[in-house]
Amino acid sequence: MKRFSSALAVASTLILASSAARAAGAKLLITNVVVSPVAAESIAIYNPGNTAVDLSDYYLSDYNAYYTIVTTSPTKPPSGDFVVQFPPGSSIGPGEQQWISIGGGACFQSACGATSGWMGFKTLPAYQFPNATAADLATGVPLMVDPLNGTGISTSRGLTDDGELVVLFYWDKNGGTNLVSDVDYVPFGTLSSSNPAVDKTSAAPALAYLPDTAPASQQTAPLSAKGTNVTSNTCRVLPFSEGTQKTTGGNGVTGGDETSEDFATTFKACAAVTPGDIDGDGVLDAADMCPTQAGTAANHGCPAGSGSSSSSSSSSSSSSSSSSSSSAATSGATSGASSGAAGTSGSSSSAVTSGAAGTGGNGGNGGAATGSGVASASGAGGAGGTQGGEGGILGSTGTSVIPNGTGVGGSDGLGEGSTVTPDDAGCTCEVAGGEPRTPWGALGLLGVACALAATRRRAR
Ligand SMILES: [Ca+2]
Ligand SMILES: [Ca+2]
Ligand SMILES: [Ca+2]
Repeated sequence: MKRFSSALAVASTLILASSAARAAGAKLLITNVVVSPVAAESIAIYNPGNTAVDLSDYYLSDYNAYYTIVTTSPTKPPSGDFVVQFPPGSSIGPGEQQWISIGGGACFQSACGATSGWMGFKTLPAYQFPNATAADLATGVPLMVDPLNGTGISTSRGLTDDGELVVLFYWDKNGGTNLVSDVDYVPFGTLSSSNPAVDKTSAAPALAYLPDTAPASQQTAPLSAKGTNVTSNTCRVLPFSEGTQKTTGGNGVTGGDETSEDFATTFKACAAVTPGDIDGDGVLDAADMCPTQAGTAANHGCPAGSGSSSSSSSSSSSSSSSSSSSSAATSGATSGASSGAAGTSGSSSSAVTSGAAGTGGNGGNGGAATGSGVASASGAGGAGGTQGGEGGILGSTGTSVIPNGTGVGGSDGLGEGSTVTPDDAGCTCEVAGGEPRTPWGALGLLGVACALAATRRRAR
């Protein structure tokens, strides 16, 4: 009995140790920054992981000495700047994007009642800064918290139109940690002596931080021009990536150096941002099965088969030249739309077969493994059409579910997973080369994005 309880103690120690390790913060991305007009000022964050992240210990700042928050006498942000904390218990789901409004939720949604120019984003943010003008706030939108007893949020706080920085950081205050971890960081526009880059290289506590990239060597994200009816923004390029950011030797939550990112490449000067629709394809995130790939409503927000060569799928240009994609869709439609026949359904005594090739249309779907007792049934989508077919539908072996089949790429190089859940953590959106069996496969971010869509779909 004694041995049993000591074994329990060891087990619980291990559990505690592993949960403490997890408490070090998760990787999130800053994906959008809006600097103008004042009513539109906002920041978007994105969770690229596959689990929800508790934001209670996460902070946002546009102040380069944000890290002094861990000291007994933190440096007060100067006029125009802020250090804010996410509300207790707030969280961001896997694959979710959330917007933080600096000007207040009512301004974010409807431009504070402006009657000309930019008219608001027509949707509410996830959070809003507290604001002395009550009319600027939206009812029901959680307020960001001032972590510095009334001095963290300057009344004139805001993002400098010419450029400054935004940093998302993690600090395990109640865990006694005396260092911050950079979760993500983006300097944008033109920095200046009054809005300098982050550099914790010589920051107190002495020698505790690893060197940040020298400010003179840091890149900046490009901002779009200001205009009467438009917002000025920078947007992380799709598919989301941190480019050549150093993955070791830095002060980031994952050990990387957030100040080393090639921001001039990983961000672009976007003319518009669309809160609630990450990829701006007109299909809102909640209904978009490919929320980080611009697609079509007819294809549930996923890219339609382009009919073009699939040989250079790795470039994944996100420049969304709508004219070329629409012309490609036209040629696909006019070249024939006969889909291949579906494969044969499997049973306990017969194997499933692949779908037949379509003649200019979609490939046939893989056969459904409907019989209980069919092991590893994996109907492959037919190849040869403008789109690959869907993977076969799941089978079952008594109590255990067999994963869906994998969609095999059609002549366009794209394959599609089965639409039936539970699936294999792939997705129903089309993926170059066919749907990955696992979300963390060689397809990288594209596969991850699709897997997240599948996760969200299952959660509904
Ligand atoms: Ca500022
Ligand atoms: Ca980064
Ligand atoms: Ca989409």
